[in-house]
Amino acid sequence: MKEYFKIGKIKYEGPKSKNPLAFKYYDKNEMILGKPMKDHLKFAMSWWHTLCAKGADQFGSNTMERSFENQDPVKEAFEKVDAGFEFMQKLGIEYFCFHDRDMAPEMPTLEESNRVLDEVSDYVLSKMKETNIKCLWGTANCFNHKRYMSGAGTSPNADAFAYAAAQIKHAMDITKKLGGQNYVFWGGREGYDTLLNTDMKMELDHYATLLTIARDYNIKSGLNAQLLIEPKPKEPTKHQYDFDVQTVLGFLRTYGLEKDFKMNIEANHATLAIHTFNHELNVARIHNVLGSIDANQGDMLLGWDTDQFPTNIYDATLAMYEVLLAGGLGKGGLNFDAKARRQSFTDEDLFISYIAGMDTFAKGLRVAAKLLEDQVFENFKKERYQSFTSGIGKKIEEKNVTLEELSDYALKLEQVEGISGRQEWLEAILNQYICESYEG
Ligand code: XLS
Ligand code: NI
Ligand code: NI
Repeated sequence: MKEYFKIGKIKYEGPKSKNPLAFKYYDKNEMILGKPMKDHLKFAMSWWHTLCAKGADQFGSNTMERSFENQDPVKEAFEKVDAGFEFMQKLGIEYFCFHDRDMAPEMPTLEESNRVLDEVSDYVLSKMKETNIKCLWGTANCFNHKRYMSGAGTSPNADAFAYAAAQIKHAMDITKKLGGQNYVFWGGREGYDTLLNTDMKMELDHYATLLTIARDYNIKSGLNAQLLIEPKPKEPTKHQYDFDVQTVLGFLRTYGLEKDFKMNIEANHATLAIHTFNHELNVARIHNVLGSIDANQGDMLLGWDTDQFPTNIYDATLAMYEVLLAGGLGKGGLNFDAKARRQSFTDEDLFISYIAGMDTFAKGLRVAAKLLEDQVFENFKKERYQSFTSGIGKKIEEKNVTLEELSDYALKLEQVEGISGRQEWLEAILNQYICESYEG
């Protein structure tokens, strides 16, 4: 069997290691809060960024040459399967995520596209059996082709809507074949660039129709995956309908779909919406819709979806803190929806990118677990909201008050005491936990 990457299996060497091709914090079987690290994190390889992205950006062409390239796109699709599985095995990654069109190329007709995807995914299935690697989620790419220039479910052209439905049906069938536990809907071009040409009400109704029939097919077909919507506020359209978690929740409730969908939360999409990553995770957690994560990070100075590999320990810690509070990711996982930088064009860079991302989240998990174990923030929060545990606060908490009663109560107050938020102190403690210097 051809070896695509001249790099060996990546091992855990600990935080003092200087080997760029070793894990410093990710020790997959180490137990954290009673569970091996790998089960907390459930890392997944993104087919598209890892096997298809070759460094092109809006201003320049490819910079990366891969040994699995082939003049014939169908042959290349098969080579990518071999390369992808070799890559995951070498990194000890147990899951992958795919779009229909990155697993197999778009062919001149839909029928041919379906057939080629059937063949390539059969081969993927055989590799899964051989390696025990699993499918975290599948999705359909209903945004790349020019037929989707005005969206898929929200296109003004009914034929584009139908074509997207066909693609989603088939991608769901493939996800079922591969035993995928989740199926993702990222809005793609579901949004608008100008209201001068847009009937927003009609577009939202149509989008809900597409999601409703997909939900029905999820049951009918026996896929029974956890369905996930991936919020994103902008890009490629100026205004994407799935702006953020809260907006999607409102949309789902409007159309009676709130019980059928959870969220796939992407770090870089959170920051595009001017939210922190942990804000989005928190909103999802408190509404019980935290499904899965697209782990990456943006560049705050560029302000577009740069999909960088996550290296920010601070953000990863706060993200894993939310995941732990949620009781874990369940069927979801941590998919690296991230690509190596254009100038990081070597195979070694690709490995190092994943190692850095996995180590960042592993370190984040370690710190978050310790913070939770010591109940640092939880105790502080309890204390901060203490006024709601007795007296008038308890009555408010129990929704057992009227405006008149509160007015009578307030009239008797001499003054309302402030409660220090102690933000700087909490942030300083967080720093100490990250540096492992806190002794509680
Ligand atoms: C694009 C999205 C995409 C989804 C899957 O911004 O992040 O990669 O995760 O279609
Ligand atoms: Ni994503
Ligand atoms: Ni993205």
